[in-house]
Order: sequence, then C-alpha cells, then structure tokens
Amino acid sequence: MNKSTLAIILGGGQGSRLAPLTENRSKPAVPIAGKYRLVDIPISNCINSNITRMFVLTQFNSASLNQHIKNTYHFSTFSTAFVDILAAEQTPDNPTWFQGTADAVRQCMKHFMNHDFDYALILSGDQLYQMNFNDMIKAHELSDASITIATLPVNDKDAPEFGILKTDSENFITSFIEKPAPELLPDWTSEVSDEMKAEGKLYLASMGIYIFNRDLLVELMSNSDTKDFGKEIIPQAIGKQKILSYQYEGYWTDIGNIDSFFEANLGLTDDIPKFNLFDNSSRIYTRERVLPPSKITGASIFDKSIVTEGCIINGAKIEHSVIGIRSRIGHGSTISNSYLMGNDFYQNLDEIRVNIKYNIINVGIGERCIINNTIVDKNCRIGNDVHLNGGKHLENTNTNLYTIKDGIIVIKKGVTLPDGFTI
Ligand code: ADQ
Ligand code: ADP
Repeated sequence: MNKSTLAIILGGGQGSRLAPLTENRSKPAVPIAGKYRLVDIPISNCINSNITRMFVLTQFNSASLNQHIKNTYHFSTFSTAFVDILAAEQTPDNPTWFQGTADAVRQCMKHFMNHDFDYALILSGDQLYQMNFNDMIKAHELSDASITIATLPVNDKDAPEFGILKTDSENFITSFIEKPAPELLPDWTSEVSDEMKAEGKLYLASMGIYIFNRDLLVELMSNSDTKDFGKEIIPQAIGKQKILSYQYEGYWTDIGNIDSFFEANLGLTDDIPKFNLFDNSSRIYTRERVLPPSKITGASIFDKSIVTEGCIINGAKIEHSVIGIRSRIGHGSTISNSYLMGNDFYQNLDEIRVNIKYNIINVGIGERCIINNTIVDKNCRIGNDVHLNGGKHLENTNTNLYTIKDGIIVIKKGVTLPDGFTI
C-alpha cells in the first residue's frame, strides 16, 4: 500500500511568524528540542509509517537545510526511498516564488509526475505530532474518498485559527470555511468523543494534512488560479468531491510562531511530555553527529530540563529549560524557562586562550548570567553578568541583537552580548 504514496512536505512560506529564527535559514531547518530540526518531525512520521519517498518544498534553500537532509536521510541503494528538497525556482513558466501552498505544489508537479504514486500525502512542516499515516490511508481507501483531511476537535477560542468543517453521519465533509472570524464562526458541531466534548472542543478543524488521489491532484493543479489549499482548493471541492474527515485525537500542536514554538519546546521537559521522544516505536530521526557526552561540573539541574549531547556545563543552575547540542554554560549562571539552541562547533583551547587575552567573548553563556523566558539561537557569544529576563512586562521589539515577541526574548543567531548586557 505505502509504495503508492508520495509525501509532499510544505516546508514553509516566508516564515515571518518564526522570525528571527528564520532570518538566515529556511523554516524546516529551525532547530527544535536542542538537537532536531523542524523537518525531522514530518519526515520521521513518514518513515515510521513506511512512506519513504518525500519531497520537501521550501521557499528558500538554506545551506543548513541541504546539509541536514544530505547528512541525515541515507537509504539503501536497493530501495526507492529518498528525501528531496525542492526550492522555489524561477523558470520561464513560473516567473514568481510560490504564491501559496497549492501554488507550491503546482509548481513542483513535474517533479512528482516522474514517480509512480496513487496518493499524494500533503503535510505541513511546522507541526509537532506523532501520527501513523497508514490508518489515515486505510480510512481513505475504505471510504472511497478522493480527498481525506485529517481533522481534530478544537474549542471556539481556537477555531478562528483553523479551517473549520462540518461532516455528515459518515464523516464526509459537507461544508468548510477557512479561518472564520470569531463573529462569523458558524453554528457547526460535528461528532466528537465525549472526552473532547467535556473539554469544550465541539468544532472540527482541518490539521492541514491531506491525502489526494493522484488523478484529482493532477486535475486540480492544472488550474493556476487556485493558490492555496485552505482558501481555495478545499472549499471549492466541497460538494464536487468525496472528502473524508479523518478524526485524530492525539497530541498535535502548531509550532509556526514564536510563542507556540517556545511552549512546545519547554513542553518536552514535562514529567510525561505529550510529545514523546522516549518511544521505541515512533522514533524521531535526526543527524548522527557523533558528539561526546555532556560534561557537568558542580552544576544543579533542578527540575524539568532536557540536556542534549556534547554540552559543557560548569557550576550553573538549570530549571525548566532545553539545553541544545554543544552548549557551554559558565560558573554561577542561572538558566530558567529557556531554550538554548546550542552551537554548531567547539572553540579549541588555543582560540579560547587568545579570546581571553584580547577580551573577545567566547561562544556560549558566560559567568553569573541570568537567563529567563528566552530563546538563545545558535553560536551566540553571551558575556559575563548578562541578565535576560523575558516576560509579559516587555514590549514587542526588534533590534540587531534580539527580538521580543509576546514576552519571549529571542537572541539572534551568532550575535555577541557584551558583559553586563541587560534586558
Ligand atoms: P495555515 O497553517 O495557516 O493553515 P499556511 O500558512 O498556508 O496555512 O501553511 C500550511 C503549511 O504550508 C505550513 O507548514 C507552511 O509553512 C507551509 N507553506 C505556506 N506557504 C508555503 C509556500 N509558499 N511554500 C511552501 N510551503 C508553504 C492550514 C490550513 C488550515 C488548517 C491549518 C492547520 O489552510 O485549514 O486548519 O493549516 O494548521
Ligand atoms: P549541526 O550539528 O547543527 O547539524 P553542523 O555541524 O552541520 O551543525 O554545522 C552547522 C554549520 O556550522 C555548518 O554550516 C558548518 O559549516 C558551521 N560550522 C561548523 N564548524 C564551524 C566553526 N568552527 N566555525 C564556524 N562555523 C562552523
């Protein structure tokens, strides 16, 4: 069955909602959980579902995305498996960048048509969830649908963020409205479980995960007027096609903006995280880096934290934080409610000696720093006595060094914060 499914991962438009993390890299390359990248989530879900032919569509093709895919996803020469990146390209037929999700798929159809497939599985690149797509494909086949949309129950507060739909008694979708304004929220309720009802989740929302029969996709993509799945393709197909709602009630969250990205990362430190990295059967794959174990001296890791490989932590206090690969944290520093993405490289001892001699700040977190409610992007040089205290008291700001969004401070990739710097 899976041989006939081709996965198309929508890797991101301009990624402005995740800025400044997307200032110098494409969205699929944004590091998550200290050692993975966003694109590892949909790719791992596909691999765990035995769907091993994948295209990642992205608006721009960063070196780190290329390197990551090339260095991570190696398949046997004897298999048909692949992960290919398709970046928006200007050709005589397509003089513009992708104009929307459907336009991105349309512009890449010629690459997909080189492959045999019965179903196209279209996925978002900015969602955190573990799902076996085979169950969805089975439901699609059994119902003889031409499109299946994965759906989940949401409450009325969240409903305006999603495509909202109404189903009949056989779970076929009879109405669909993309991101209705709160005052235009239709009076639609669908069959949801008692557990979901008890949580006030009465609306069924599209998860932006679609299965299309190949012939239908080819037909729909031949119309270049439709640019977007949620705004045009799906609403226009209602009443013309058999569209199944495949209801999912597991953990699923959008990680497309700084607030949800931050919450999802810190959520991984819960006693029993909703997104389970510690699972034998649905593993999340990423690059094997052959890093040394983390080295921790005189530090206290108080509570709810994830410390990844290759870190050097000296006399620091860490609480409710995610510490990314190759992080270096100096004496007397306190890291709380924060996500340090870590570093791409180590400085050798000679470099560190030269830096000290010339008062150049080393890569990592210096001594006696206090870092709270902050994301520190990779390769930053944070001096001594730097205080970064994020929180709702801060206004949204954007400077060369950092951005503040919804009270979360984001220190930009590779910047230097001098000794005593305070936010
Ligand atoms: P959104 O997530 O708001 O709603 P959209 O912004 O179109 O929809 O993004 C969908 C996915 O495609 C994201 O992963 C995004 O990064 C990616 N993407 C966007 N533009 C792209 C482009 N030009 N090239 C490549 N990738 C691109 C959609 C549906 C809703 C549904 C929600 C669920 O439209 O109906 O409820 O997903 O999150
Ligand atoms: P990751 O472990 O996050 O996958 P890589 O080891 O692939 O990261 O490195 C990511 C980027 O960092 C690459 O572009 C690489 O060239 C760059 N890099 C590696 N070592 C250094 C260094 N010593 N100085 C500056 N950049 C480096």
